[in-house]
Amino acid sequence: MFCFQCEQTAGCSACTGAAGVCGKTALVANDQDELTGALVALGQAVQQGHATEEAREVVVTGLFATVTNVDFSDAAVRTLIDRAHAATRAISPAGIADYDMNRMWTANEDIRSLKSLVLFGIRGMAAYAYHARQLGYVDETVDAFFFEALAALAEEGSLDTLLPLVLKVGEINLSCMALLDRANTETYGDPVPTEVPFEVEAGPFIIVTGHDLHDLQLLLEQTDGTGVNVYTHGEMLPAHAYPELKKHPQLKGNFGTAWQNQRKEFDGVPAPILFTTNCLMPPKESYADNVFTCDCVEFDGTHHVGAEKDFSELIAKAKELGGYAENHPMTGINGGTHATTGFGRATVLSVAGDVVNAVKAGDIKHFFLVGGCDGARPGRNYYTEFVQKTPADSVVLTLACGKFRFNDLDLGTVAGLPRILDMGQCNDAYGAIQVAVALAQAFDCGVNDLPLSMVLSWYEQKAVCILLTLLHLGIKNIYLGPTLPAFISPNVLNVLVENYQISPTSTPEEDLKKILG
Ligand code: FSO
Ligand code: SF4
Repeated sequence: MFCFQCEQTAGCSACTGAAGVCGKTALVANDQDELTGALVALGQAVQQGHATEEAREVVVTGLFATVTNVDFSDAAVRTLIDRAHAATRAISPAGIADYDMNRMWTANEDIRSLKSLVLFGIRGMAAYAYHARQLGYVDETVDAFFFEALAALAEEGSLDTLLPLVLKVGEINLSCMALLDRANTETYGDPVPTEVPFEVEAGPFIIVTGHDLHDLQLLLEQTDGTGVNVYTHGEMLPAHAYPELKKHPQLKGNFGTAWQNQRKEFDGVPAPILFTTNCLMPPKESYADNVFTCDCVEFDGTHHVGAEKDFSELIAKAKELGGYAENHPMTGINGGTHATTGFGRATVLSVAGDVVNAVKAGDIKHFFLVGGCDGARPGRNYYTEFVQKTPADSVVLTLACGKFRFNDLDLGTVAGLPRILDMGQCNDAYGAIQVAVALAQAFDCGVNDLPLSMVLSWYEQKAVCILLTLLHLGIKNIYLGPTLPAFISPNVLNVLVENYQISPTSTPEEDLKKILG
């Protein structure tokens, strides 16, 4: 196997042994390469013909399935390979040979680096397209680009052809995040600030994790009146802020922290856990029977809920396990008993006038966007310390699961606003971009001229497509950590540093000094 798509890749270079650091076996890693090669062929077929509905569904699902921590099942990936082949034959009856991914992995390191940015970027973007699709929202330009980008991977490519394609991933991902934003807010309403307790009430409950709000909606509808409570975990936390989801009284609070702590946090819990998207770690035997997956997430030996989304077995499991006998107090990483979420773009923009006045009056001096993924590397406490050390006259916007490092801290308020504003999931980077653009308009300047700094943490491929969107928008001086991606070659890094002044994170003190100095 060869895989270097995520931040925890072995030795910061590549996973090549019998299994990756994430637990993906060589068998499944090779299946995923075969699947990608089949999707490249499908992309080529579409370039010569036209995309069928099945081709679009397969490309989105197949790319999503190869994101880190999603699909660990040989059988499930093989089914997707068969579907990709059938979709190709339906467009091009003579068939098109699968692309051999080893050609890409062994190419010149700069070509490999740029093609990796394209491939990993569209994998991340496919996750967002998938969630939007679940709610009935599709964008033909986004779908067409999956095929275009995949087909381009089979071309030899040069810096001149691949660099613009890398930025185009960022451009199309902006449309894709806009689509998902529209899907979420038109379906569930605009998020409203909501305090989410960490205590688990006595009685049966279900933990639901991942990013798919539609799955949560179905689960809430099916648990209505059953006496089974529902707790979010990880990236599902922001769901508490959506009016159409929070109206269900059994949606009680949030359980635990970010994805990398699950093997500790789920051990011995008297409740089943539903995984709707990525960030599944191979479960310990002690709780494997409590794990339910759906959509693209699969792990052999755990329960998989089929496309009809009948959660009755999951609900029965919750009743059987029974939950805690008494209320079970829990805390965040820093000992806090709750977090506040729901500062989506609509809420933040509704107070934009006050914010602009506070900046003009000198009450708010700086904005930080501290967002992105969490992960296991010890260096990630950088983000906790960074937020703790931001000055009292600054605002910290945050999103995605990296916020569990600091979302239970009480940093007080500035100009009547909480100093930490949780804008939502990683895809709500779209909302953060809208806020930045609105501020730039209010101050009649460019986004790069605002007193706004972005300090990002990455782990997997959704962070890659978001980073590319920020680059496409011309945003400079991004701080990126905890380490730089292994798939960025020295020459490609030079391009990023020269054109966008990207810096690797150093220490919170030093970076704050550079930013504020
Ligand atoms: Fe986190 Fe996982 Fe949302 Fe990622 S849950 S690490 S960038 O999948 O997608 O933030
Ligand atoms: Fe290794 Fe990450 Fe690939 Fe898993 S996804 S095999 S940890 S590089």
